[in-house]
Amino acid sequence: MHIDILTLLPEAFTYLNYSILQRAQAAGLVDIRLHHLREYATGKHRVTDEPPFGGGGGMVLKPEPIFTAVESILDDGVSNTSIAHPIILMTPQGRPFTQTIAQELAGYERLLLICGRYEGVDERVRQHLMTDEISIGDYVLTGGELAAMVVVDAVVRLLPGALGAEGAAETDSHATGLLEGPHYTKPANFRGWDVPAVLRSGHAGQIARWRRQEALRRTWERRPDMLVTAVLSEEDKWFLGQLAADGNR
Ligand code: 6GU
Repeated sequence: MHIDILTLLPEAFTYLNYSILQRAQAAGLVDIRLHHLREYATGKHRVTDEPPFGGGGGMVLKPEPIFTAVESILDDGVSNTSIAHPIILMTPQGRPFTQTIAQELAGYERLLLICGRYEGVDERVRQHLMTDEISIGDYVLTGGELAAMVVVDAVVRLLPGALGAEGAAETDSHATGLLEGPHYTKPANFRGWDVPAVLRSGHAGQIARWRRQEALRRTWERRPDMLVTAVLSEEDKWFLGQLAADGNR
């Protein structure tokens, strides 16, 4: 996969050089390239933003540098120009990012993320250049950089081979439509607190059943909204019925 990021703050992206994201790049699973928007601005001062027409304060990113940058980046010979690659504006007005959107984006061969700053971007950029707009939640950040890193992290870890333990992404919280239940590791007794006996029983069937039930319990306690869309077996529904009957939320 190839990911281009257009930003006024490429220095902020050092996070991508660590851990799983670093390994995925070293292994050739993903090629992430940062592009400085200022380099596509013209004139002595390479101006990228201006006050809005009509007044109102704040600054707005100008259309010309963004159009020039996107056209130049997509024409770099790295990929087929006749394919419509997603061109995604990071903005609090975008569609709310979810695990489902991460899975959707992980299916593309190339993504281009544009990080907004200031009050936003000239509307003609949204209307005539972007194919998508994504927000990472209902709060306002200073710029789209942190949001772009969130999206890149969530997408890259889904690429086949990105995670060490095979299948780990499939059992993640959210991937299954449920939150994950509790995890334990050594020691079996820590300060008098025991690991649940079933996890040490060696009985694979009972362990799988316990994990499923704890995932259901945690989702029921913390995110009951997710149970509306989760895929549930008859046994799952029976277990949730028991929880509701016990009334211990
Ligand atoms: Cl993508 N950008 C900004 N500036 N703020 C945000 C956001 C994005 N998502 C949530 N808040």
